[in-house]
Amino acid sequence: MTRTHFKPPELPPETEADLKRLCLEVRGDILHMTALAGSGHPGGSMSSVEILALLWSQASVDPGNPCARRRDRIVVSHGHVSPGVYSVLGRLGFIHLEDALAGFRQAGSSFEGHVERHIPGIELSSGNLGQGLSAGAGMALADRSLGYRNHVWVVTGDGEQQKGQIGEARRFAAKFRLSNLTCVIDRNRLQISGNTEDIMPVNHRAEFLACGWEVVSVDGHDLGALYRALAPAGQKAPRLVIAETVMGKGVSFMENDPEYHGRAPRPDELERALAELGLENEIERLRSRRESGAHRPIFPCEPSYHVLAHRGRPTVYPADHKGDNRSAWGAALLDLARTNPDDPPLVFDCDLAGSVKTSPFAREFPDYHFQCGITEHNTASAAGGASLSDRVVFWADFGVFAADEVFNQHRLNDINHTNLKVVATHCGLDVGPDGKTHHCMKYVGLMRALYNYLTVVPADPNQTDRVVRFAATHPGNFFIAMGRSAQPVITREDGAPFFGADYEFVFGRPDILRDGGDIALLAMGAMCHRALKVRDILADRGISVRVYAVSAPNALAEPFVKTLMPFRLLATYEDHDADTGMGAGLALTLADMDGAPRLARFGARTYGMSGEPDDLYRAQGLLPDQVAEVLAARLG
Ligand SMILES: Cc1ncc(C[n+]2csc(CCOP(=O)(O)OP(=O)(O)O)c2C)c(N)n1
Repeated sequence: MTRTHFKPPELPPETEADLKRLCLEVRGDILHMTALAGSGHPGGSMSSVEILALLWSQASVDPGNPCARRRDRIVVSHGHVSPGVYSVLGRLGFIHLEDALAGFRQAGSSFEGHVERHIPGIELSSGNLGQGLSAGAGMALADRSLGYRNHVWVVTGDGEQQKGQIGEARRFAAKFRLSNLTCVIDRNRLQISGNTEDIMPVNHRAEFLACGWEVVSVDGHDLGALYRALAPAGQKAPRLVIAETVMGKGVSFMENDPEYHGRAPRPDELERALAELGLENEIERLRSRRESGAHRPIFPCEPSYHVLAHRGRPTVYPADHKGDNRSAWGAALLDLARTNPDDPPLVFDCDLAGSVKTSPFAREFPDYHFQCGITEHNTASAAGGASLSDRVVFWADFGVFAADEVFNQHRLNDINHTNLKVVATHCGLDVGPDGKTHHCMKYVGLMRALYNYLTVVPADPNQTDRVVRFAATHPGNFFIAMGRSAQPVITREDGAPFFGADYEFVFGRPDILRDGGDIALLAMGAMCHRALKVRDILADRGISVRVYAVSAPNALAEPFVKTLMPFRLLATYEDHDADTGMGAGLALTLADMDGAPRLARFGARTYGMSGEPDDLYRAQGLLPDQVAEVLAARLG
């Protein structure tokens, strides 16, 4: 089929004829796929067919090179229309159609129930409704910052538009004038429980117009009209295309019946439906292929995982420096941008730039700092989407908003293997007087619950500086956590900065701050310098303590933990919830080991309150003298 790249103002007649045939075949595939799997979402898949077929056949995406830089991007946010997506991709040569038809929703196959990014042509794994527009907007922003002249289309369901995050994404796209972005609503007026207007009415046109979007309504099954609406020519702002469609389109008894939103046709229904479409029933052939269990591997594009080329010259804060880790992060960020002037990072902020210390960067690199307002859900997804382009992306926010508030957005980023660097300031009781709503104390556990986020908690400004440079020059998602208050520079016994000019940050390697033989005390973040005090107190009692600074609390690997076996007592010390933090993680590892020493876990046992950090620590038994007392007693 001719690929127009949406250049001619009208869909050429011969392409339209080809597309009509394609759409018919795709409807047949949707029926086969769902009937064979015995589950899936045929209704929305069939209403979205013309949208999907036009986009993947006419946009600038090459089935032979689906990850080409500067390609157009097609994001399907209502990921349950996977049968329609797989069929279109199969029939256009991105994937082997038969593999999708036979393997849909089968264990071991790549063709999951919701679209997956590892499949060529698919930009985003989705299924959690409401996140795709944010991710697509982030991609559009990052691509534009690189000077790419591509376009991003995000297809959503109309029920999906009820999600609040879409309102955030709408404002974000309008504020940043993303004229390279189009959102398409498959307006079939039905969702699981019935009519969208009965369930939760949304005035799509008015809401998008009010934010400053261009809005076009079109018959979503009229290929020519849809083509004109989707073509980006002349677009001055982000555009909404409301595609009026019919759920189950093409099969009389499925049309406008919400039951088929998420129910596969039974064998007799399949037979009738295919007869109506004039297509052959191939289910038996496909069934024997499915039963053979043969799955051809998919070769996904390697994610680009952009990193900065230069990490700059590390800053060494002297022993008498009194500063917070936040400021060290902000200074490192600025230095990284200056050191990589042709490739500055993109930095996202949610109305806290002054507190999270990105203001100096914002002043010097205003085009790369994105003030998103109080829209954390959108920001987590948009920054994640942006990180899939060829940019290094930081998002700095208070811990509670960067972790607890948006866990599911991180989870979808995790599934998508994004490349996002989250800097979470204001973590722990260390935040003090703002009180319990602002004490972020669960982040280690939340990040441990994900598979592809690297959690790092630096001990002092020097280590913070190295960690930030490390994250900018290494691929993957990072969650870098720090408190609010000034931290003394950690020093060696000779008084020089411990994380000095010769220090190299190695992810997952705990640093021995002081040696000792009775107790191994593993401290994290703001507790590192307090752990040194614990050691001094116990030394006066004749108890010798080795103090570790653990910068990667979720990466206490077994080989390291084995080195702790000779100690009489192990202890963890963290400004974090004791049952979900570093100590809890270590306990899990120890549970698998024979003859492990006992473990004392020092961390918060309940919410904090307003007050100075040391008063809050005292209330939870976390001051050095309290910790030392318990340790001495436990040692016996
Ligand atoms: C955040 C979220 N909540 C709930 C669901 C469960 N769910 C899957 S599809 C769906 C209805 C979607 O309706 P619509 O967007 O109109 O899609 P269509 O019915 O047209 O396929 C719901 C509630 C989900 N996937 N994600």
